[in-house]
Amino acid sequence: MYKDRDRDEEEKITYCRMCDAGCGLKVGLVQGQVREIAGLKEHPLNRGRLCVKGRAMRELLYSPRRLKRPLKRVGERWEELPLQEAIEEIAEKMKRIKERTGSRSLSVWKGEGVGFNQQEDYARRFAHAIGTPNYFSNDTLCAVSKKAARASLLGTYPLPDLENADAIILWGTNPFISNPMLGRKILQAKERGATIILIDPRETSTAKAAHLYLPIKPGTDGALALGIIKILVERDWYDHDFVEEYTLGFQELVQYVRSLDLEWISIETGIPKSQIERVAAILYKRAPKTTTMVGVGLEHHENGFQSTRAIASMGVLLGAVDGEGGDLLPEEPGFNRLTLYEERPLLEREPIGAKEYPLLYDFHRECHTLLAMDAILTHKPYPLCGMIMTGANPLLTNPDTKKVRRALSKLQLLVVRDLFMTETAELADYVLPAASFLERSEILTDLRGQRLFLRKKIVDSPSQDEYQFWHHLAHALGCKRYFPWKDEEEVNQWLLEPLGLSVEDLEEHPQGYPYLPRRYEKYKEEPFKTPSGKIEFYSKYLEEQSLSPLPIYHSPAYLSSTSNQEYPFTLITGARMPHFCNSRYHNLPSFKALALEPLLEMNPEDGERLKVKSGEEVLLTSNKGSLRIRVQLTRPHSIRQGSLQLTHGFSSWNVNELTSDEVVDPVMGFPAIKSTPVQVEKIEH
Ligand SMILES: Nc1nc2c(c(=O)[nH]1)N[C@H]1C(S)=C(S)[C@@H](COP(=O)(O)OP(=O)(O)OC[C@H]3O[C@@H](n4cnc5c(=O)[nH]c(N)nc54)[C@H](O)[C@@H]3O)O[C@H]1N2
Ligand SMILES: Nc1nc2c(c(=O)[nH]1)N[C@H]1C(S)=C(S)[C@@H](COP(=O)(O)OP(=O)(O)OC[C@H]3O[C@@H](n4cnc5c(=O)[nH]c(N)nc54)[C@H](O)[C@@H]3O)O[C@H]1N2
Ligand code: SF4
Ligand SMILES: [Mo]
Repeated sequence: MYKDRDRDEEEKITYCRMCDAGCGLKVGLVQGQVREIAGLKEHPLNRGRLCVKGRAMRELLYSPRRLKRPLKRVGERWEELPLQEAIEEIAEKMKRIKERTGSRSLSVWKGEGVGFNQQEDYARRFAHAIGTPNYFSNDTLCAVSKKAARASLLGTYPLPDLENADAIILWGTNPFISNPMLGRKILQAKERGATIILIDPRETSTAKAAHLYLPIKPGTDGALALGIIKILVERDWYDHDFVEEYTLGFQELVQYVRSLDLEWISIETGIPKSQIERVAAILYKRAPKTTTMVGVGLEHHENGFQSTRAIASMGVLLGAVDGEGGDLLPEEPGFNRLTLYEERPLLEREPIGAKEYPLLYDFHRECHTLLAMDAILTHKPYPLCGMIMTGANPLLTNPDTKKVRRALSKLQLLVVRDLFMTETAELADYVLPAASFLERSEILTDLRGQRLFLRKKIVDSPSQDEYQFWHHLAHALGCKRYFPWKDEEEVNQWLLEPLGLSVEDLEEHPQGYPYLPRRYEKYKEEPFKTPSGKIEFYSKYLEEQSLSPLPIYHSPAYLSSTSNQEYPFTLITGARMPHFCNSRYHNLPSFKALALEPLLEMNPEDGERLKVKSGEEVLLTSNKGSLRIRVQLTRPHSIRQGSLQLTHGFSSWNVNELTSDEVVDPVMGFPAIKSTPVQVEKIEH
């Protein structure tokens, strides 16, 4: 750290969290105020760069719209009140709910806005400390389905080795927007000769980097993956030794793919047979240095779990597991654990969703946000009456906004912690101001679990950070013993204890403390972390939960003709835009000045049939509601005919008014929000 005492200037190093990528940052401060922000050159991910969101973080930090004081709803008005009073009142109301309907009627909800790891674990710890198993989060819409699918096969979920792969498939992901620093790594891979394949119903900006682009029908990826597997097996293009030594259920998988017809797969997916064969041939030629990056484009469908399992099975056949250039299995550094699942599992108190989605609970200890809505509204399986929410805005981000509004409004107690007054906070009984990522400190790891970072507190905040808040409320509720640490610094130190490291060690390594060396092919020394210790093409665990043990493909409901009559179009929702992160940053002045509107992406031939031009308004209707929206006709092949796309997170054009929680993946309960059946009508002026 550099410091000029005379001018009171300082330079500090930390990590961005305008999105979850965690780019390295150099922050210049004058008299304790952030003046300059630059990317950290030494950081392995961003190498000195910042994206448009990262460059706007001063606007977030110093926004005049930030919440400053706790607010309490009094009738139709908000009243300010001192923090201590707010916490005492909240604690009192929680105690009353507990007396009436039991502690499991209370719950905690952590959103994407506040982050993961430590921030998530505080919330989980608090829930169990006060005696409720009901921890909810954005993870019932994000990443956990794809992680669990791959972990059900391999024991842990793999990450793509972009630096060393000779072929990279980008499947249902658009990293050029959603993680631009990884987008650069993909371009670099291309420059060194790797073949890039993109599979997406939309020709996204990532397509520029792709050698081969497959415009798949939404929700049919499982069929495509099984088609590739069929070719690999039937042409004998798979790694016999690897399959024999390390896998279970290969014969069952072969028997299943033999029963599928490539012509049918081609019709189902909309991808010509020759293209499917071409992908298989590229993979065979490049194996085992082939890897796949999967995104939310797969998860937001009713068959997302099994599609991802089929895709991961394809990688296993190629022998691309945990070797250089393949699908790498991450490690765990072995921190002290903040969560209380071992000390206080609370299973007898029936975590909401654990019965319906056992894998979701077993794998991630995640209760289901969609079922939370039902529990609030119907009191089944028991009443859910109180909720403390932090860093989430489900009124814009969960499906079926009307239902979310009805449910959250029915709670006896809703407390929302946020930086700003949000659509969800408007429904709360108490709104508490939160500290931003620059005003708190936490320990981070890279995705592979090998490098450790210290995200430092850069400026002081008048608002509580997450730890202070949970600590304060736990003390007010008499659960002091679960939050013994004075502040985050003490927590950080405690987390690191088993590793024999101190926060200072991390501070000295801004590019990440190299805690674990990169190890390839760990399976040669230790079993896979599946129940059998082998890779499970056929999962007995899934079978025991009455789920399909093989990656069986089910055609998505929207493809069947009955629903097509009324709602003939398929709406993909939530493609990422560069300036925002879900519902975040729409209120930052420089982004507001751009007056960005979400536009309904439409194929020009559909536009011609409907007689709409770019810029004209249409009425978009689903079985949940209607939305007026401006159309953007794409280039001829940039979106499939019959498919539309509208991004999420805008309050004036909230696409989740149209999405539904009725069609869900049977394994993980993820809703099919990327294949919402809709009707489009031109609005005549
Ligand atoms: N700028 C920005 N960055 C973000 C975010 C943001 O809002 N803005 N959000 C962050 C979050 S929370 C997440 S989870 C990540 C998500 O990051 P990604 O997973 O990369 O998400 P998207 O960029 O929306 O890309 C998903 C792609 O899947 C495609 N798709 C839709 N349906 C299907 C399908 O059936 N099959 C296939 N093959 N593709 C399909 C969509 O057209 C879209 O291009 O991004 C993170 N980064
Ligand atoms: N239709 C449709 N809906 C989707 C998606 C989609 O693709 N399509 N994507 C889904 C996905 S993948 C995700 S992850 C969810 C995300 O949805 P949410 O979990 O709701 O997260 P965000 O909208 O990113 O941010 C929520 C809030 O966090 C606040 N916040 C920011 N920083 C902090 C902080 O440091 N502390 C606190 N306490 N609050 C903070 C922000 O002001 C914001 O109001 O949306 C999902 N919704
Ligand atoms: S990609 Fe952008 S927003 Fe995300 S961490 Fe990096 S600079 Fe920040
Ligand atoms: Mo997400």
